[in-house]
Amino acid sequence: MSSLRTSNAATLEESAHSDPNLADIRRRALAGERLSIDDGLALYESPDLWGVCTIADEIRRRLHGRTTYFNINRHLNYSNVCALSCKFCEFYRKRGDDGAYERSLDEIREEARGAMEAGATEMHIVGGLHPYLPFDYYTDMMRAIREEAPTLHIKAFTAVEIVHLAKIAKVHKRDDPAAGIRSVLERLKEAGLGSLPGGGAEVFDDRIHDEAFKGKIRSDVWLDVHRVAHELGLNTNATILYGHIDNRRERLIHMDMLRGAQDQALSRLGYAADVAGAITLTGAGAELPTPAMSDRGGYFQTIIPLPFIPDGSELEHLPGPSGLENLRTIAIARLMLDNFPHVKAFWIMQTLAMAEFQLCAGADDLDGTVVWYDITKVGGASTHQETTVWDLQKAIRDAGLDPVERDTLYRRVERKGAQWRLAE
Ligand code: V47
Repeated sequence: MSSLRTSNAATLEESAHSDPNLADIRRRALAGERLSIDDGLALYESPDLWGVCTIADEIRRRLHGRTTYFNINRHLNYSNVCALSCKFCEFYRKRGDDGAYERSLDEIREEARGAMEAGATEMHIVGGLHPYLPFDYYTDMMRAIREEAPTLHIKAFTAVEIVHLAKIAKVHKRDDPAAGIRSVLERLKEAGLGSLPGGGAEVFDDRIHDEAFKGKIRSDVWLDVHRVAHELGLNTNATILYGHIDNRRERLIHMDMLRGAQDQALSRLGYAADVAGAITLTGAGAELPTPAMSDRGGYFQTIIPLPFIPDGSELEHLPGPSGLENLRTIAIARLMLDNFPHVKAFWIMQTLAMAEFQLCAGADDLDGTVVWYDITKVGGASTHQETTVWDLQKAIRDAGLDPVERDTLYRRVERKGAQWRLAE
């Protein structure tokens, strides 16, 4: 803590000096070298938290300067009915339970129209694994939003939902899951799906899977869904849900698996790998992937570290990660995920005040105006969890950074009130 209080005035070298390990990690990170899991552990165990954050900030500034993205979006949960009962989840209900809901297509149309009229650029849609809704409900949902709000980008369905939809659509094959995944993604894309969010990844580890979210797809299938999406030219995001029954090494292995998957995506885009097969974007002069490359494939845009929110879940007796652990984890995600262009602070789960810190520790993106959010509710919040553009911009400026509005694919947006267009 003492370095956190005093190091604002310190130079980077002085800051990194308080833990001799950091100077070497910093040198290698800045040279665009891939950090190992042991490096990640050294960052987690370093007594100099602010030194760790400062190195992450230096990498983030190399990639984005002072530019800090935010977006005007709406989250929509079409149903909380779920066949699974994950222990960390407060959101799911069983059919017939108090509070179980399914949104009708008319309600979704209305929500989409309202979002477009308010100037949103994105609709982020996820739900439970609903046992009875037919596959047409999902493609009709995409088409209804397309018709009602053609300017909204539809970012929808976690990898877990995609596999569930393959089963509902009766195209899932046990011996060839990728074929069913491809068929579903093609049909959803044709109906209007624009990209996949990063949810449902949790922690890529069989022990944690079996203890906390048994029944959900495992890491190999989650990664398959994102690979197939990339092959179809869809960009996707990734998450890690940490701070419950996981340990720090398991988080680092998760990050390592994600960057391996991104190596594959970037190599499809024509990026050259080093002798160990790694493609990093953090060295001097590396070019970030852009949506213009999507004829060659999609890629992971952003990592969103999600701190476990115990409230109301079966794991409510656990304390959840501390604010300092959240800060450290976002900084480490920036340093380990050397081939992810962006690191997102999701203020709903971090609080806006903590998210501001995170912008100084590796994050370059703040999601978003949100409006409705049912999956987690910190400290008794309701589903109406909205912030204003003014507040997002203020948080970014207060961190000494420059707010830039983006669309879902990280293209700059020019805006006059609710009217917007992509910058030239
Ligand atoms: O899939 C569930 C997680 C995810 C809890 O892609 C929990 O841009 C913390 O994925 N505590 C949904 N996390 C959120 C998500 C997301 C959010 C913002 C942006 C993007 C993006 C993706 O939240 C779920 C699950 O992994 N989750 N319960 C909990 N108690």
